[in-house]
Amino acid sequence: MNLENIKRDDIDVYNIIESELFRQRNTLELIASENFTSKSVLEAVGSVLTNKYAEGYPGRRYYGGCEHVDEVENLAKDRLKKLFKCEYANVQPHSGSQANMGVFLTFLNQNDTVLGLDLAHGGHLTHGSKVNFSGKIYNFYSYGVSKENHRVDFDQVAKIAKKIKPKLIICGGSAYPRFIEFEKFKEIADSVNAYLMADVAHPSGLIASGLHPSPFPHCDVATSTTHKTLRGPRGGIILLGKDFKNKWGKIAPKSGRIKNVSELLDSSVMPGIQGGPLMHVIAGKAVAFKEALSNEFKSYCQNIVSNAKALEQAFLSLDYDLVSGGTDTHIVLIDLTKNNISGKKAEFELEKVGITTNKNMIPFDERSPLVTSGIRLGTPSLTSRGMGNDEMKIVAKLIDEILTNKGNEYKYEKVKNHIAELCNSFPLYNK
Ligand code: DSN
Repeated sequence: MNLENIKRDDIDVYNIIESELFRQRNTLELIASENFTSKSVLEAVGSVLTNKYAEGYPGRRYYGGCEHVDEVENLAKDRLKKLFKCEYANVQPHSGSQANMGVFLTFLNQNDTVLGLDLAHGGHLTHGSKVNFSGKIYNFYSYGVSKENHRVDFDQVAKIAKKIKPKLIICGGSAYPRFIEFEKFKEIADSVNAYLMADVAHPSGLIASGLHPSPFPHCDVATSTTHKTLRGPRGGIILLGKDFKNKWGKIAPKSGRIKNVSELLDSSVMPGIQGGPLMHVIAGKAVAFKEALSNEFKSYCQNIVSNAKALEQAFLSLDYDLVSGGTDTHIVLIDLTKNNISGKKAEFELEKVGITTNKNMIPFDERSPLVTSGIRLGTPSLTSRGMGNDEMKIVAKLIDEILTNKGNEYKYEKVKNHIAELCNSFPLYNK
């Protein structure tokens, strides 16, 4: 990493960046929503494009001097449309939450009724949590997963939808280890004349690689982040499989000029919720989308899923309970109820030896969101380092060593040594 200027001019920030690089290199990163971008993406995000104001969209900006940022935004959009075989893409949302906000502003009015997956069952903060703008501005209801198999309970979804008549149904979430069944959601959405939105922030890389079903043609609109399985810079995107006009007359265009949902989405993002787009991040997105269009990325995503399966099998053979019994994706959610340790404590103990995870609610959790009974693991980051199925078996064993020997310094030291060996064998950002 070339940080010579910051080293000279601001040693405090330089030291913090170096410490973070050291942490990333020397720990096992298992947070399912994180990844390691390529150096090319890092360079784009660290480029002079950060200097440019470009409120508006390519060809219609509120500032001069936008010819080059126009090019990069168009490139990002074209690559993204190719990646998801879709007709419309917006690459400006600063984050996944803002992508969702842009969709809500397009499809909903204040107090409209929406149906989304319960946060404790794998949903997301922006799918109606009372402490989030979504739960404060809109009238959200939740569906959940079934007690038996932890898969979305479609009888329940249909029953609630019939009763509350939502204007929008959201499928997808942040801790759902199984495929999102878009087709089944579509049937229910159609039966109550609701719009259908997919939040594919987690599996978007797998979707782009054909390893997870696509939200299109079933969903009216999809949102994602760009930094999880998609391995780009931090940010959000909005996609339409096919653009459409004011379906069922329920969306009131804000101006007579606006004819299609794509135009409404553009205006919801800017000027609706954001000002100037982060052009350096959009350049990073363009680079990541090019990478994601390659055959190497497809192999990478196959390895992500195969590594998650290897983790699943290793934990099952160590007699752990997994939410839904396993995974179809990059996420393995461990239910620690029978292991006499909370998610919070597990996260804390694992971090002591350099294994980074996050505590997570499990369906029907009896502990609070700050304590939880689960930990969520994901394989994108370790797969980016080149680790494979054999390493996943070792990682599961190391996690088990800690969880079954809490506070045993001798065991912790042994695990730390093992992690150091693993990290040295799979170096990060060394070339
Ligand atoms: N923080 C993200 C995740 O961990 O899934 C969701 O916003």
